[in-house]
Amino acid sequence: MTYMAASLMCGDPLRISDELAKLEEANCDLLHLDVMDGIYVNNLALGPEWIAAVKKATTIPIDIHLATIDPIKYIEMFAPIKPEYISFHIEEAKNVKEVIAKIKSYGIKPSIALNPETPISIITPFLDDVEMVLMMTVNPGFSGQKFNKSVLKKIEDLNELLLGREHKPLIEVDGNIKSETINWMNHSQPDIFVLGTSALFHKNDNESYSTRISNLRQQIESHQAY
Ligand code: S6P
Ligand code: MG
Repeated sequence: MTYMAASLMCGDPLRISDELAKLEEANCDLLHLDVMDGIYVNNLALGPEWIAAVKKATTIPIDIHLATIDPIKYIEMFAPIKPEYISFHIEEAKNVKEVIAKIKSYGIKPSIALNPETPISIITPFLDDVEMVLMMTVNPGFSGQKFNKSVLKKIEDLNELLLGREHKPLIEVDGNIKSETINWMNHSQPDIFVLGTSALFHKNDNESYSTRISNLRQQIESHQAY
């Protein structure tokens, strides 16, 4: 099963309720909400009140990506919104098991995020404890960056590691996801694709979000048929 997540940070900030309506009509599976603290990344984004307002206005499940230092602190801040997933950067967690347990204590699915340069060996001890692995295909911080091709091999390796395991976390990819880069992931088989400016929110043509999302789904399904 393939899921499409829309990175709402890339939507029109003056028309968020219109964006939500269009994403619902397009059967978007998840809303990917980036939280940026200005320390871990050189940008600020999406606070708890803003995300709580989005949650109230939509039925699409929420996927929070904490691009922050000190994830424990932010889990307390965002858990009351009841997102489906909270991803935290393993590079920033002092005690990974403790962060995972904290997310689970709120009934939320934990997910480990890792940057393009971070090796997957660092997450292997936790694969049975998380529901998702967020593989960054760009360094977090900004939309509109270039896809880091070295991640392709990492996604393949992670898939191999998960083969035959009873518990398989989903693999989410985030950063410059579009038709061309999805083609590169032909053999990598991620489960969740985060769509930002590159594939969804751009204004290059008049295609609807429904058309953009369903074209990408078809493209991915045709890969999977081989
Ligand atoms: C990046 C962030 C992402 C972006 C998304 C943007 O720091 O974690 O979720 O919002 O990657 O998409 P695009 O297509 O502009 O790279
Ligand atoms: Mg993100």
